[in-house]
Amino acid sequence: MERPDANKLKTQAKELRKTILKMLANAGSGHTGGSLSLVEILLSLYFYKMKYDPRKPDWDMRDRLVLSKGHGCSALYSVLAEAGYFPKEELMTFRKFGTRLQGHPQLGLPGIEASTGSLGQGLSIANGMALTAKMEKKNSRVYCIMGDGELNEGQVWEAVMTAAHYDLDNLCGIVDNNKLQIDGWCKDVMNMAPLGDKWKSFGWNVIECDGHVFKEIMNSLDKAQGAKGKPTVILAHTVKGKGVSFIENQARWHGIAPKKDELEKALKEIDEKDQ
Ligand SMILES: Cc1ncc(C[n+]2csc(CCOP(=O)(O)OP(=O)(O)O)c2C)c(N)n1
Ligand SMILES: [Mg+2]
Repeated sequence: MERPDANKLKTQAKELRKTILKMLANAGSGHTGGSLSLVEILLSLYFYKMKYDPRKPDWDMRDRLVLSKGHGCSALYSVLAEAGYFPKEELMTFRKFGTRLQGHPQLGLPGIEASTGSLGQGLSIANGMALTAKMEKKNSRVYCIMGDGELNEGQVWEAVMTAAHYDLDNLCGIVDNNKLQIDGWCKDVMNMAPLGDKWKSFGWNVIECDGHVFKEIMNSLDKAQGAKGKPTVILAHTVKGKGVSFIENQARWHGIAPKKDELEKALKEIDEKDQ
């Protein structure tokens, strides 16, 4: 697939960050830091790599994304709306009573492939999807985005072993490696270093990239697709809260939404940034 125009992607990322912040502020709750760190990864998947048809969300041959770190869903919802799965107006129902845009992804909203939120489960679900595609000789790829803190969950490593055992080369794990989790730095809560070596020793192909540089993410997604015989994980180095200076790199911004004055300050900062 042809690469989208770099300036267009950067503009899209700015707009997406503004939408995410507005959704969170409008809801008065949610996960700000871990949504903002996902923006470039999700745009690269939905506007470069993945094959899908928003008019036919159940199309059999589609690629699938499981957002295992379900709390980052404000970013996913904004990208799905941008891709045409549902009207953009619906975004402002995020976290409101009765909405399809719940605080964690739920089946029922077009484009959502798995209900997630309880950390550690997504890769197991993605394994099932990837194995099914292989058994049915379908050319679909499966992507699973995990948080770096989420990797502390034991179930992730059961799934890591399973994917390698079944040679799931149609599966690509992506770690939003923002170095923080709910209450501090990942290295202090449960140090996973050397992370790449761990995945390698479990039989995976490992790629590392800057998770905010489109070219690097797209190159990594291409390499992952080209790697045969084993699953690939992309360790995407990111910044929690990326794009807003007073939100970046702070555990405090894990599970809170911007207040009115913070929203205005953040939107102004994004608008004034070069790209
Ligand atoms: C099984 C489970 N335990 C705890 C939580 C509460 N929780 C939500 S997000 C989070 C931290 C996750 O950190 P990380 O995966 O690094 O996410 P990110 O930094 O991208 O927000 C925790 C502990 C949960 N959702 N599920
Ligand atoms: Mg994290």
